Amino acid sequence: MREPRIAIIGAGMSGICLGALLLRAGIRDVVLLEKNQDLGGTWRDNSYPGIACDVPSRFYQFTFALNPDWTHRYSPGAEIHAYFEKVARDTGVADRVRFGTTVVETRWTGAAWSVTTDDGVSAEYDFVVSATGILHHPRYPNIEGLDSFAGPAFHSARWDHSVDLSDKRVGLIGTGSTGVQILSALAGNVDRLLLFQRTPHWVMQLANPEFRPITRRLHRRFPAYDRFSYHAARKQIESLSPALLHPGKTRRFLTWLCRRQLNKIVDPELRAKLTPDSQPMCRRLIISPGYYDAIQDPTVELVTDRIERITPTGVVTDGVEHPVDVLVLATGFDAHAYVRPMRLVGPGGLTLEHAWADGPRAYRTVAVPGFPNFFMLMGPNSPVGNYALTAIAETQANYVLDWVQRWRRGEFTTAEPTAEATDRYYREVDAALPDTVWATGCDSWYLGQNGKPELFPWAPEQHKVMLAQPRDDEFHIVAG
Ligand code: N01
Repeated sequence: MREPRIAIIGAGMSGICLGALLLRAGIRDVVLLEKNQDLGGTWRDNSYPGIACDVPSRFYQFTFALNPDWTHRYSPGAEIHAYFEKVARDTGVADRVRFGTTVVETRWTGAAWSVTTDDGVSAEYDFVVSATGILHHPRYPNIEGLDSFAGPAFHSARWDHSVDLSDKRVGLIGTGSTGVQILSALAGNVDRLLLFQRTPHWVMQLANPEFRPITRRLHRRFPAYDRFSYHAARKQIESLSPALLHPGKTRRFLTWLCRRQLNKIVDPELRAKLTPDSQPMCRRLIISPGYYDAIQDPTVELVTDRIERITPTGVVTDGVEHPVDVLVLATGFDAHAYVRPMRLVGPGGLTLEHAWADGPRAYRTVAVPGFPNFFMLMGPNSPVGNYALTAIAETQANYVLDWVQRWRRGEFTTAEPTAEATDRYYREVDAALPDTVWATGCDSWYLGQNGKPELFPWAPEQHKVMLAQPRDDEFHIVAG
């Protein structure tokens, strides 16, 4: 067996997943290049009050490292971060991470990838896998005067824990999944909370019960029960896929449920302000145990007038200044910056910037024509809408592992998807997209620069089937 040299860029959830699978398969020459000083990616960056995962914890975990000890149906962020750290430690991945190392360039030498990091060091690898995450680059709003604000102001993914909010007037901009979780945690715990909403989002209010000690003991005692619970939670989430993919009774049912839940808002004027004019799930459906209660808390005020500008002391809408002491920007992420800002240069000098001039595209979510032995986790059109990203990462990581195993056996030296196969795949994607709920007319981070949803237009199960094994007929393969 040949011993491949593999660089994984990023030690977040998906990088840890691939690292663990490679090490478990006995592949030792693996390094994870992580620009931060800690593991966990999004679960490291996001530590705002109220952070949790809105996918059930029984499903939001790796099948090879089930955790019987989840505390809640939707466990808090710190617990999830600790879970990924534990997986990294237990599998040996943690020992393979080079922290504080930013990849600036990955260049094909003719026989391997030369990866250059910001410390000026270059090293060669047979495979490079980008695991740089999808919701990684904070998006700061382009609002006049933002920099002039005199008090603390920070993005939700850069929470300043040194600021005591308890006696403050907090201005919160953004009502996506993050804004909703922050509002739910802060309502009643700060002096005043002004929520600036540009567009109302649909919210599904679901309870978040704590698992009792006996439940945890049973999961610990009976691994088969733990596995059963994983698949039961998976099946439950997958049963909702039809609502996303096609018009029909599941979509009608969820629409009815979301509308019905809005009736929890007592004041008709507030209810009207919170009622979206798009279809539920067109933007990512927000799951929250307590948003509709929190927003009716007397300390909360919803402001729906357009933000004109920000002054040193507050936020101005329609000529009225709303004084605030602290500004929180829950304004989302640039979800289309896959791989970048790292420079990727393939054979013949082809850059990723050039290959993606019309927007990011990937063969079956994982590879790009023109870039041999290069793979992505959570790449363009991955099934990221209200599904467990852990499961997607595992599918993609297993696919990468298949290629690596074949390389070890000497079956090839380089492999890259053909442009024809990628074009064919995108014709199928484009034909399927119009039926999806994401194409029913709303703006969100799901949409790419061409206005089309950058999502997987089939059931997540289909993604697994699609990546079950490499298809040689869709690759340029140079024999080993
Ligand atoms: O970001 P978003 P997010 N002026 O892009 C508003 C995942 N996630 O961080 O709706 C005023 O959804 C913007 O307004 P509008 C999940 O996948 C998961 O909340 O565009 N407002 C919107 O309200 C999620 O989808 C969990 O009109 C401005 C908000 O900011 C993804 O992260 C938890 C503005 C941005 O919403 C992103 O969620 C949290 C401006 N100039 C997040 N610019 C889990 O539990 C932007 N906005 C797994």
